[in-house]
Amino acid sequence: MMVSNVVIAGLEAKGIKSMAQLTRDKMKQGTTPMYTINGALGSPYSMKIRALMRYRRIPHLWVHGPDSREALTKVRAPVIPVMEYPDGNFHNDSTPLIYDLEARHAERSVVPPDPACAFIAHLIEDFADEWVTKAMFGYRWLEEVDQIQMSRWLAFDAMKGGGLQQSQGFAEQFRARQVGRMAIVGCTQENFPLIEASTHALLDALEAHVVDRHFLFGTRPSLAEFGMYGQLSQLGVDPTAQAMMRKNYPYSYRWLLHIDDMSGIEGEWDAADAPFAPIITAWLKQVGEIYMPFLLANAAAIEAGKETFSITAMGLPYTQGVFKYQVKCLADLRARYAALDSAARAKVDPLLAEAGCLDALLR
Ligand SMILES: N[C@@H](CCC(=O)N[C@@H](CS)C(=O)NCC(=O)O)C(=O)O
Repeated sequence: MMVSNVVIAGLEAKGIKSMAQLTRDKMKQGTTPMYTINGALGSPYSMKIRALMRYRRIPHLWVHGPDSREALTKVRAPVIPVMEYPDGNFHNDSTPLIYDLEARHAERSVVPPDPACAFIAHLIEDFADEWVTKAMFGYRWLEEVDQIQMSRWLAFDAMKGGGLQQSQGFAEQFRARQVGRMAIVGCTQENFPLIEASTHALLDALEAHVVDRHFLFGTRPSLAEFGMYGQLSQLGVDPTAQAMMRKNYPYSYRWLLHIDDMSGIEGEWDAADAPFAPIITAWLKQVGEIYMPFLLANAAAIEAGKETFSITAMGLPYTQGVFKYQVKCLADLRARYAALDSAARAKVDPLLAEAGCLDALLR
């Protein structure tokens, strides 16, 4: 049944639940306990969690855009995706969410059973969430062609009708807001050469890898693939980045569509003595060269009471305002490393040392 926005707004104004809400409530009354992902197609972290839920075969609803606005009021940091659990509680922040789901559902885990692989998978996921996201944001909002297309599509996604004129007004507002945040997240013209060089290095390694095998630690995905997929899923849509991927990384581009829905994958983890795939070395080299110096400089600047920090990586400059959240990321990485036993350390240390990641983890 078609129900116009005006009708829904009218019902909501009278305190009557919207059709979307009623439909959701009805589905939740079914026999299967249901999660609700409140997210958006243009949100890398939402795509990450949706792909994870599909792979894990955890029953869920996908609630997109304005229908999810209410969920944002139920969490401390108002960022999507927001997951409503079957018990009616709301949680967000994709990394803790992934681990919480691990604790609740044993089947089809995304954490490799080998602690050494589990650590590397976490490190790559964290790198994707915190660094590769700058590629996502930069490709989307730096150039006019991307700003225009993506603000219009994101407005279209959010409104799902309501007329082109209104949608374009919303698009313009959203574009101005996002472009105004470029400097805060380090996506400036001055920083973009490093972000771009790093993206190309990541994709070079992915392109070489995916033609041999789809996953990093076996024939099933880990949290690392989901983290990387989330960010790259957006590069596969936005005009400039999509053209770049199609032209130079056609198989990585195609890979994204596979990762989006792996509900039918039945794979195995690699044996504990299997060597790491070359892509792991290549990606960790990026972590050692860029992400670790980035985390250390951010933490040192915060400790010194400074507002910005700078690094040079791959011979290119990078400057950004400090971020408290990333101090937590560094502490978490160190805690996870410290918790490894001697066998796991013997396996990861040579790799981490060669990639330039080890020192930062030991401090
Ligand atoms: N660390 C969070 C990050 C989530 C995040 O930054 N979400 C973005 C959209 S992809 C957001 O909601 N931003 C808020 C805004 O744009 O106001 C996670 O892993 O879920």
